[in-house]
Amino acid sequence: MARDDMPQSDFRDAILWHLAYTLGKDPDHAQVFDWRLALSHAVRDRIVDRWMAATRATYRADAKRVYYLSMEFLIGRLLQDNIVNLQLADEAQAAVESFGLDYAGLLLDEPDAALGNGGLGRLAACFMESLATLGCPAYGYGIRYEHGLFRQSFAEGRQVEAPEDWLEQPFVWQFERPEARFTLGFGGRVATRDGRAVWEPESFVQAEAFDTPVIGWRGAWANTLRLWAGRAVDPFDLDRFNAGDFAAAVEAEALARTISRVLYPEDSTEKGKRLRLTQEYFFSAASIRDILRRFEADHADLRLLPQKVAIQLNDTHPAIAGPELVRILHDERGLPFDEAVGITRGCVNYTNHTLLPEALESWGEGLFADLLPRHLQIIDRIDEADAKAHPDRRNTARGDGKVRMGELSFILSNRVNGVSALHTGLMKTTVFADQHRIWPDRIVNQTNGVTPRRWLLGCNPRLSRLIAQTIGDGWVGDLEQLHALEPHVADAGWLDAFAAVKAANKADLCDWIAREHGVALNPQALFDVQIKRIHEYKRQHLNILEAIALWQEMRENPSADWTARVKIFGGKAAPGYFFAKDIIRLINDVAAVINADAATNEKLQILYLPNYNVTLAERLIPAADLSEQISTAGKEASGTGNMKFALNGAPTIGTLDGANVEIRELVGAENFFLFGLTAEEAEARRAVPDHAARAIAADPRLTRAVEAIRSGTFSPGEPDRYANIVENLTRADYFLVASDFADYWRAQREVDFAYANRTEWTRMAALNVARSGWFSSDRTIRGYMQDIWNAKSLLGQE
Ligand code: Z57
Repeated sequence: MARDDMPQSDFRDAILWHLAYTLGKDPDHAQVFDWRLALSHAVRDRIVDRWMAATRATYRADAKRVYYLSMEFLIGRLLQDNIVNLQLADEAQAAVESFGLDYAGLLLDEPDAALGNGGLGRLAACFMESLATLGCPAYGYGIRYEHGLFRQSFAEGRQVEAPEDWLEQPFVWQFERPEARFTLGFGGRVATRDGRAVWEPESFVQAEAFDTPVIGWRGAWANTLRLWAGRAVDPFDLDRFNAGDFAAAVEAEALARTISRVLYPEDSTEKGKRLRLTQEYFFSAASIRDILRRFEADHADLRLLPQKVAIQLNDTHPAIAGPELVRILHDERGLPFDEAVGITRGCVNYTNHTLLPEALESWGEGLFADLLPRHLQIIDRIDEADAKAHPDRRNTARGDGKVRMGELSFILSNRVNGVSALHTGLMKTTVFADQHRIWPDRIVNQTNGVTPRRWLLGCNPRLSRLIAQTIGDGWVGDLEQLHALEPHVADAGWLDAFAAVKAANKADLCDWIAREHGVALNPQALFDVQIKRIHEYKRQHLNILEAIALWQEMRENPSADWTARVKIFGGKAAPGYFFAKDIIRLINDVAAVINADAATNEKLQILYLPNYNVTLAERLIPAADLSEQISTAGKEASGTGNMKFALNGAPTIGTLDGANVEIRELVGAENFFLFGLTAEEAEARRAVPDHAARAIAADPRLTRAVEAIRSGTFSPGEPDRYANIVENLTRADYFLVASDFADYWRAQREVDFAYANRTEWTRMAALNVARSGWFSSDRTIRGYMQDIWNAKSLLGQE
């Protein structure tokens, strides 16, 4: 039932109603901001009834619930996504335009909620949407960061970070739950009473819940994203205030709020700070309490927990949820220790997202004992029992004065999954080889996916329309239906229509770039796009080296028939990752020199767009011709941007890394530009003395490109600006940029050649679309439901 005090019949009326009664605005004075909020409220109303119905159905069925614990949810903007999933787009657009407003502008007025860094956080957001689409009863648990990922700008080519402020505006999609609060302890000591361990924390903080409904495709089901915010147990000290110490009166509150103040901007790099561990325990412990509260409301026997609860740890960040559950079951509920461990292991599963040693979390035991003394005892006890049962165990959670979170997550999990076939295989032979030998059934693969609602239907309306005209609209909820496009690639008329979609998307992007950044791009050029976090293993420096070499060759041979290219970069560097920041500056410096060269700038342009985020990805991906997925083989666990590009008709130039391998298998080797060493070859190459110097010496193009950087071509007057990069490339080169350069160059020239035959290229692009249906996150979530959670869909029971 809809709210009956409000006219629901007409969407227009609903917007006007909210403008007046929710926002208190006179339509005559309302700004875009007010209209956007009013529209959001009108959309939200259509979600709420379905949301409650889904929650009631879950209670009624006493269904198993899935809990997705993630430090990051990179949700981006929600208004359009919600409108699309409720199939309200036409109605909403008509209503908005009837008020004389620009619909697209209204959607873009919403701040981009960047509660995550990159792939891991965006995966969590796609998963939430697919869980709702599939009617799997599920909750996402995370942190309601007051400041999401920093805003990036450039000053003289260098990255400048500014705080991000998404909560400065009302966040319409959330419901505050003051009744759902938990008090969490930190520090203190462990006492023994009646032979039982009792944790006596030293300080306490409250976690308060904020719920955002997540609606699935066609609005059939809705789940909850519950984000925790820190607050003080006693937010205001009246005695201190009355004594005139106003700052001290609110000190406890300021401290508690610090916990959920800001997202750590590190991504796959070191972040071993006390506040980070505090954040991890804060949201994990609050979530565990919430899970137990919900279970115990309807069940008396805690041994049934694994039948009713599946907990997924998104990387090791929430790993402390395991020991916390053991602690509550054993210390507080009185179950025998081994039983508490068994129940915990029956509920918990862990997704590993990286094999990079610098990204595998570990904590010094001093810090850990200081913050979580009882958890350390519990971890030691589990580890010791494990060592006894398996005397040949080598990798344990404890040892060397550290707590290793990967090992901890593994031993407390029922299933451990990798995120692509290659990555899962490497888990078994490298970091988790020891564990895999002992528990050979624990590691499973679930290759990542992306939601087609946001990453095709929402972001690429032109392509979506063409697809719908060709094969109907069943693909949105069943992406493998895209295969039905395949026969049409033989139809010249259809291919023209496909090419026209890409051209129009590119024209839109050009308009936007001209408006926002004052740069005129050549829309006929091949749009070559690399957008992702800046990291050595992702090798943006390989891409820019190729650009330098190409520019040099174009200058040398100006009359050759060069394929015109626009190279677009986007991505943020962790503020403390200096090498990555050097790469950003280098790209900007190279762009400045090359773009200013009248001899080449019709054929080669380089653009680094600042502040890459979900919104920018939604603009760029539909307009891309070529997807750069050029990580050193063995280092990118999966990638998900790679899937979005393929799905939007941009073939990949890439290595055999992560899910690239599966993309290539599915779209066909002839529709994928492969280059580079395999993971195995890469490992072997590192052992070759002077591999970098040799590769450079053997390739005159690479020699000349490196020399240009070294001699200051891109940093006039300051030739040593990039000494660090040059030194790394010529000596260590752990990521094998030099070793892969020649083959990358070759593959890029194949791209040039293929793009010159536009019909063939369009066919290749269209086949990428037709064959990417498997990469829907619906497929991934079905896999988790079957192989990991044993969870059932409740669709149709709401
Ligand atoms: C992150 O975004 C990923 C892994 C991490 O360990 C951290 Br921390 C952050 C990424 C991987 O690098 C991608 O390859 C992968 O596609 C993504 O997680 C989702 O699995």
